[in-house]
Amino acid sequence: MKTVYSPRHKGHRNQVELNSGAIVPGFELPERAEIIRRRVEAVGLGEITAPEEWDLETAAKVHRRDYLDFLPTVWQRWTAEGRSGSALPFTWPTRGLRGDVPPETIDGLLGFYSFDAGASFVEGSWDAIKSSHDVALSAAQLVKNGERAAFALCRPPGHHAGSGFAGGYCYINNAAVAAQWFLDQGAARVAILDVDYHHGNGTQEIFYERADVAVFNLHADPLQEYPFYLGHADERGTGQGEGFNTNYPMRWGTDFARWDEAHADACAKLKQYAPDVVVVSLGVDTFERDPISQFKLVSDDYPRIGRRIEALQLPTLFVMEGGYAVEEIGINAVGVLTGFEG
Ligand code: Q9C
Ligand code: ZN
Repeated sequence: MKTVYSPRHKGHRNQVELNSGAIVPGFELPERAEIIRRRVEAVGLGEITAPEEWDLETAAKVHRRDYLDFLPTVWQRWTAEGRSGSALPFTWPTRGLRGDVPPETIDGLLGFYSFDAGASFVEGSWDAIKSSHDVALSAAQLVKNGERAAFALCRPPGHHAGSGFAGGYCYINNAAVAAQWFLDQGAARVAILDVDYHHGNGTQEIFYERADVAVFNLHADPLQEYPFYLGHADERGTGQGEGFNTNYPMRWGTDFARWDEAHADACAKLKQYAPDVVVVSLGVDTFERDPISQFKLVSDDYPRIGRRIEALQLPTLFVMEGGYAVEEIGINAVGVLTGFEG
């Protein structure tokens, strides 16, 4: 299978992150994508190509236009205040505050357009965010043009980004943009299968009232784990979208046997939906040694995940999301893809 990758991701780095009460370097490191790319090469997965440039018209169908307009301006607004370091929010419009009036200043806007302090900006962030979006669409185009599967080596990831907000290392929801693009290209239905350890709250929010994209999400129980405030089993979609969102929250300590039961159920329901294409939000932070996660998958489990996805017998786009055990991220992410290839 072909991989789409851009070196432009390297300009983006979360320099600081609040973790257990301490300010530490962010876990979502540039090295992640480099290690995965080298593993793709080492196993001979297939050709690695650069993305084309895409406009943001598809993105504007899944994100608010004001949010997309804001993202490229952050660094300029930040430095115009005489600041350096990282652009980071410190206040958010939670319950009891106005979430409908965008402030004028950069500090107010950063909080208005995010749900946590996990999506900071440095000088190269926007270019990296845009390149990640372009990677997803270019890989989607490979699938549309007849490839059975393709790998979008996206960085930064996307599944926590909602229609109008960043968070959890995510800015543009790459998987959601790709799903929308498949629909615009004539697909009747698209399924998103999110196997990242964390609930894909952004993806769920974006498609929650829609029946043309069914979302299946396997993740740590939000009663225990980030993003905490979405991802429960009773969230089934609403309006036209009722029944087209399916969550599988699992407790800390979940191992592959238990995880694979949920995966089998999700794949059975996904197959019933009869989509034209599957977009896999591929996170490998379910790994037992992931530094911020509490599941117990081992490296040998990842090819089995790929096998089960292959058995769906559907055109498949893999979009890279999370995974922070830098030592094994290449082995585990590419393990899913070699498992798919059989
Ligand atoms: N500071 C993805 O996997 N919370 N995002 C970390 C420790 C944020 C994960 C808590 C986790 C976000 C794409
Ligand atoms: Zn994750």
